[in-house]
Order: sequence, then structure tokens, then C-alpha cells
Amino acid sequence: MVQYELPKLAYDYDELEPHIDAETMRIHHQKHHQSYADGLNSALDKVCGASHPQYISSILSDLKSVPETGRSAVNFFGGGYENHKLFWETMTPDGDKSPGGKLEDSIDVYYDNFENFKKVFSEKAVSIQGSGWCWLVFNQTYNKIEIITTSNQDSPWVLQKIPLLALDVWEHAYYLHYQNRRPEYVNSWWNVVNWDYVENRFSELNG
Ligand code: MN3
Repeated sequence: MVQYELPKLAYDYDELEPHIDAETMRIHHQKHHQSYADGLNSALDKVCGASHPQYISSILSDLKSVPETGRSAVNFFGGGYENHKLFWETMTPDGDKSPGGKLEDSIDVYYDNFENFKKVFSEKAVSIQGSGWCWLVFNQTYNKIEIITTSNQDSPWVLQKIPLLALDVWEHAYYLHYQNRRPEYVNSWWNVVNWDYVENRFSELNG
């Protein structure tokens, strides 16, 4: 059967410093993300037997197709697996600080300008109660970008929205370095956003 594996990072654990410290990165990737991969493999094994033909993002998009007994576990571990995968991909040591191309145009349309977009996104991220994620997503129904938050490991795919940019605001993502100072973590994270990658994801959806 398909086994989900811990994805390799495109950078070393210490390369996002000082914004995200190496110890946090190592534990987050090797321990937390690994546990979501293991949990997803186990959850799918229980409900689907030998294999499931679809990739996890497709499964999450049609969660009702998963037998009810395992749906919650697939949602949690599948979301956890895929959310973290995107989180790593949308960061880089060579953060170029701002989006470009069509994504920047779209941000200007819906959020006036990039600075205001960051402000709105940061406020939403900081105000999440408990554990969760803040996202820039593409809403295909309305053909527009949106900033949304989700609780725990809930994925935008479950809401039929395509995640473009992911910010993990579980305490395990920042507590070692920032303790309870989530606003500082969010503010610093902007320095390592991989806008090239995010813009490419957006462009692929918009021809
Ligand atoms: Mn996490």
C-alpha cells in the first residue's frame, strides 16, 4: 500500500534562524511531522485495507467517502501530514519578502496592498484560540484568494479550498524560542516565506 513518508526539507534545520530556531525545526519535522505520517498510514490501513488509490489531499476533499469509524483519524493525521508538508515548502532561507506576478495583483485587489494583507493575515493568525493554522487559500467556487484559519489539523482541502500558504500556530511551532509570544513568531515568520513557491502554486491554478 501507499506509505506516506516524512518529506525531506529543501534547507537545513538551522537555515531559518533567527526566525525559527534549529531545535524547533528538528523536533517539529522529525518528531511531530513523523507522528502525523505514522498516524495517517495507520488510519488509512484501518479503513481502506491494502491501499487507497487517491492522494491524501483528494481524500480530504471527499472525507465523507471515508468510513465513519476512521474519518476523524484520517482528518486529523491526514491534515497534519499535508499541512506540515506545505508549511515546509512555503518557507525558505532566501525569503524574497514579497509576492510578485498575478498573486500580488490579486492581493492588491482583495487586500488593497501587501502590507495590509500581512496585517490582516497576522491578526487572524494571532487570534486563533488554541491550536490551529492560518492560510492563504484559493477559493475555486468564487475564483478568489482568501485568508482563513482552521482549528487543530483541519485542512483547507476539507473545505474545498486550495491551500497556497500555510502558517502553523500550534505552540510546538514556536514555544521553545518564543514561549507565549505568538505575535513575535508570526511577525518574524514573514521573513522566511517562500513567495516564489506560493506564487507558482497560484499561477498553476490561474493558467
Ligand atoms: Mn506543527
